[in-house]
Amino acid sequence: MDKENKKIKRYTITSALPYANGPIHIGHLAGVYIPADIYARYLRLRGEDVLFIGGSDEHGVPITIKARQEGVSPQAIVDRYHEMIKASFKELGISFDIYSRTSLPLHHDTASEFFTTLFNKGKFIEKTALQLYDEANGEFLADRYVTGTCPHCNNDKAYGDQCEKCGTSLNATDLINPRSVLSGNPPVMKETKHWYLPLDQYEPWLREWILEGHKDDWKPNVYGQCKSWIDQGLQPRAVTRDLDWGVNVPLEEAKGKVLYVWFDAPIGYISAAKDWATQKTNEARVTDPAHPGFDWKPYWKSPDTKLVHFIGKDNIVFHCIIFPAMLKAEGSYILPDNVPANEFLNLEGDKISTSRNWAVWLHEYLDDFPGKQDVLRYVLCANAPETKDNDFTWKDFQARNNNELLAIFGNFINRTLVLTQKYFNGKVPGVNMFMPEDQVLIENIAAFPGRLEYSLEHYRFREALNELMNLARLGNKYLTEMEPWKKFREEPDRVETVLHLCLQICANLAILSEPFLPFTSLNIRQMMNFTSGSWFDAGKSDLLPAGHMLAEPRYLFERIDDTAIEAQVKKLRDTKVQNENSSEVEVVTGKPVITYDDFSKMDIRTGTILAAEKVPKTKKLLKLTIHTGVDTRTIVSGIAEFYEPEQLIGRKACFLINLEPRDIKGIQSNGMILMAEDSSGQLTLVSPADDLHDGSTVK
Ligand code: B3M
Ligand code: ZN
Repeated sequence: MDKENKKIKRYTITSALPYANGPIHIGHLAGVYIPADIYARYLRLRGEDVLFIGGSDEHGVPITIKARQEGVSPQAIVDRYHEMIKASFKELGISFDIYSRTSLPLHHDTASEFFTTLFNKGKFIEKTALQLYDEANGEFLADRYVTGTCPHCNNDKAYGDQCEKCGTSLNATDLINPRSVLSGNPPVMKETKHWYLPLDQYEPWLREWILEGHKDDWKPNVYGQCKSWIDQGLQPRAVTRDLDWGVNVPLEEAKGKVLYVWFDAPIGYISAAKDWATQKTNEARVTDPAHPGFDWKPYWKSPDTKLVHFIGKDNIVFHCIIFPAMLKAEGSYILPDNVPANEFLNLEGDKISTSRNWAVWLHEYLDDFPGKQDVLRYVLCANAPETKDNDFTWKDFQARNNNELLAIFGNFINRTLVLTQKYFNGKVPGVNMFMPEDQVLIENIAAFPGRLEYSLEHYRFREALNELMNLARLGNKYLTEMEPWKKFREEPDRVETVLHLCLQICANLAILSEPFLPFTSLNIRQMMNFTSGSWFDAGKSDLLPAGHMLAEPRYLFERIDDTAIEAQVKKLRDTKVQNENSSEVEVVTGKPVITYDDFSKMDIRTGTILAAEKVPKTKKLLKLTIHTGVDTRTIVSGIAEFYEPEQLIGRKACFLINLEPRDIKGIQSNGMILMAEDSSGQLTLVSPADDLHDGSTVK
């Protein structure tokens, strides 16, 4: 084990920081968070000192684009998704020691300082170059603000930073026929100054460190990508951008510029460690004011720390080449020991896509399948895209639950516990009649932990999970062959031994399943009153002494029936239909293009608010009585945060009057009041002139 060779004292495990512009989906989980969590849990069970880092990546163009689409501030977007992502990870049992975020001042300071250090050491080159500029909007077009044709594969929807079709990483100026995402116009060229990290200078070092140093221990997919990058020749990379959302470049002459998101985001791993230390120290000092505090530095600076980055394959270059070059340039940090990147998980044969809503969203899964966290963890690990892209299908999800978790794992434990209740009133029987096959079984059991550990330490999580299932298979086979239900009358002694050993397997399953299926592991332990038994006890066949009382058995897993699966498949089918019907016009400022007919279906009128009152027990709702010129009616509107009822009475406004009636908190609402929402989310009445007659049409 590497521990002996390298004297590793602690582990820093990072998982890619998801962009806070959308929820988490199964692709993220299978690629990054499930393997990272299994690894972190495994090491903790071994008593290792582990810092498992996660957090939201809150900068970058995808976030500002989303904010523009919704007409809200980028901060509003990241606040929304950060909380949502954090909560859903927690519910799935992803055991981060810290889930931080890059909009924290702590991170801005850390990233800024990092830049300054490199700047003062003369590690950057400055270049004034022509860049794409949108004249209509008066903005430079970085990264995803520009689309065009990929020079490598002709995909006409390539972005300014990457072509998602062929995977090539691009510069905005590489695109053929570039178009601004903001205005749809072809951009012009304009001069601007930026700071570059001269990656070309790191090439000899990268060759030695990766191509020679990690030939045998990095995964072939990771090593191969690195090799091809290095062999193609590395170019200086700009680390600054002309954008207004991000970490400000800490230089007088760089006003209005921010750090490139891929410069600041990996530094986010370091900031997260600082965030962790601060929070832990504050917590400890509540009860012990003299507590010395927690230090983040060993996790990032001690050579006896093993740093491992869990990421998806699209992040390889950033974690294996660019970030290490930054760390090397800075000089005081350790480098990653391994970067076990996964390939992609597809969904029902199609690439997962946030923009096309082609995904299984974690928060929706948790709502639709309450209490079934481990089923998702199991399926995504069993089917993880470790060596090649893989496909998630709902049929496979169902089959793995019903035929594996339930029929093999759950069934073995359930049969064992139920039989023990039935024959021995829930008391662990002793060993009385010991046969050669029992000895074989005991030796078999003893071999499992070593195999599982070997797989886990080589980042082969599917293989490790399969070993766990093999232990349950071994138990099932033994139980079926021994047939205690047939022998209990004639040979109760024999049955005692058989169930004694089956119970030992159950206890082993409780221990060994914990990294993969933490909720199930806890359930088994509870059903067996099994509180002792550490990871190092796994493999033993004397975990539960004769006479130990078990608790009531319960089912660990439930059958998932066709209706539940069909509902999920239908949800996806509906998404497909929606995608096919939506015209694909990608202008950031708006929603899909509609026809005049679509617009003319709306009956919008001017009217007067006659009465307004708060809807009891709600914070946001007002009940409005409206004179529409056609009739007098009730509309319930969510504007109580912006207007007191008395401010509204007598005001003129515009109303959509043919909206289908809706029941809101027991009140029927007949229409909608039109409001303008600014970028901060503030709503203002859209008021027509006071002398306009009620009932005038707005068109
Ligand atoms: N947010 C990209 C991604 O989600 C990015 C990862 C940052 S890790 C420092 O693919
Ligand atoms: Zn391409």
